[in-house]
Amino acid sequence: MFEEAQYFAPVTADEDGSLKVHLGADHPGFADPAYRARRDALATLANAWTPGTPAPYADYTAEEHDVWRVVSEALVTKHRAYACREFLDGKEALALPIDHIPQLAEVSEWLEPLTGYRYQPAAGLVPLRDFYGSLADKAFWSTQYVRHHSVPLYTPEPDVLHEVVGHGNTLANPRFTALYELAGQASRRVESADALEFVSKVFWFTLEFGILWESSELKAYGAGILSSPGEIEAFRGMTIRPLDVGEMGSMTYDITDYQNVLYVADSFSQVEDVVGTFWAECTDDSIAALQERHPAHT
Ligand code: TIH
Ligand code: FE2
Repeated sequence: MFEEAQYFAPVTADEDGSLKVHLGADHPGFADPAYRARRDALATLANAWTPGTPAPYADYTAEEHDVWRVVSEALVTKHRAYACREFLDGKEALALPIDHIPQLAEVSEWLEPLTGYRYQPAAGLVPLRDFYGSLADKAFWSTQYVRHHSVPLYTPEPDVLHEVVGHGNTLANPRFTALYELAGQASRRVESADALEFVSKVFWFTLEFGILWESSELKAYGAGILSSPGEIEAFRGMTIRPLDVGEMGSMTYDITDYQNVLYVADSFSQVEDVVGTFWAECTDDSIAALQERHPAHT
């Protein structure tokens, strides 16, 4: 969602309170008036949400349900082949529908007994502090709109498929949510914008785009890989570097394409040890010290 600050279409409010989403000219939905109307309507819906209440009901169209089905069906075998065990366990426990888009309120109800996480609807960009901070309260800010039907296999723009299929299946597993909570606590502990960005980049290269070894096979545990039927086929061919918090936090990345540099852990336990411990202990000072040893990386 909103960790992906760079790719959020700007949202503005009209005098009547309805929201307008400003898609760029290169967005696949730019020249599709029906799609643009849906984006505006779903942003307006999210904007009217009151904190502490369930996410509002989105009346998805048949075409939107279709996009969900196409992506979910494509991911059935791809997850079996390339998702790590902890994700597959979460997926089995959450048992998301394949043929229609579930409501964020329903997904929250299903997550409640598993890990206690719940979804909060976002109309557009949520500031980094809010997005990450909420993770410490077991709340996940989420978009509600659906990617354009012309690009089901990959979108640079986080949509409900990414939030619910990518993140939701991880939010169903307590080993994952322990990590999300630690990231949230770290984001509240650090004070400088620079340190917060460092925390968010470690999140990017792990909970969004992390990969790991499992029985001598490369598997994905990052939600960004696991929500894209295109990228999940490509990650094994990327430049793969050993897990290194200092390097991940100093790296730059391009959100508009498949990630070409990925960091691999030896196991899920190593993610917990190395990344979990980093988030559990990091401060502005410890991050500044890491940055000194890792000048901005590409
Ligand atoms: N690329 C992902 C997808 O197609 O599902 C969505 C995103 C993940 C992270 C940033 S955008
Ligand atoms: Fe995400």
